[in-house]
Amino acid sequence: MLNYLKIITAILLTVSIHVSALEALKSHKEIIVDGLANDVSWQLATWQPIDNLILGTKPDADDFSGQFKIMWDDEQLYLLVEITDDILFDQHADPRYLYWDDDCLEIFIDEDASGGNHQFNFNAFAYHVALDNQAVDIGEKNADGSDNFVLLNDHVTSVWKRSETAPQKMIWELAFRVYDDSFTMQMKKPQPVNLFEGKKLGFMLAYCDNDGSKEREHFIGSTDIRAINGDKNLGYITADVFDKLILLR
Ligand SMILES: [Ca+2]
Ligand SMILES: [Ca+2]
Ligand SMILES: [Ca+2]
Ligand SMILES: [Ca+2]
Repeated sequence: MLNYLKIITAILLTVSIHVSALEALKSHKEIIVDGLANDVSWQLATWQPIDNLILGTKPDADDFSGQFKIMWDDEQLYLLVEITDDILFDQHADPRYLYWDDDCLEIFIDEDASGGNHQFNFNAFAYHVALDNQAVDIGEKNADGSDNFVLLNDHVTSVWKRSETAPQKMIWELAFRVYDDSFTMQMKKPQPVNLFEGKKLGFMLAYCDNDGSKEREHFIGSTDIRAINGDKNLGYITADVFDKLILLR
């Protein structure tokens, strides 16, 4: 009996180690999305690292390094992302074309923390926010079966600025309206959900870094994704690999 208990305890410990949870405090003062980190609320939030290699080679700190803070209010999630990237690169002007091979910030949101496949549906969202602040995800497939890359700029407010002093950092500030899995591109007036204390979401953040190559050089995220057949680039397919985000007072 004691051995069974030991085994069960060991399993529970293993599970709790792999299911990490992020916490976000509520912002009780307005956060102005302007690429400036001087809002009073940001002082209350803790920096979270962006240091898990998902794809490509591991970058040096001046090639890419980053960290982020997250907060919320009744209407939006707020992100403050501090990025060091030696070369900002946006080779494709069309935000829907090969956007993952341009520098971009990728924000994964699963409104009800359901997990599961979201590649061609909106069970969860994988917003790719480009340097021109446009947000793209894969929508429902086109009638002919081809991929349908859709702009979701209504969901996101995004502003970034570079600091004027060395080492030069980008301060990227964003606000997200959160949509549930009933969202479709055909909806006339989709309504974001209200956020509240105790709500759990699926969440992950990553940066695609390219400094002039044909394809992205590094893809680095906030979450230690467990590889399947050696592949960690799973976030755009399944929300199972996201972290849990808990909204606190
Ligand atoms: Ca601000
Ligand atoms: Ca770089
Ligand atoms: Ca979901
Ligand atoms: Ca870059």
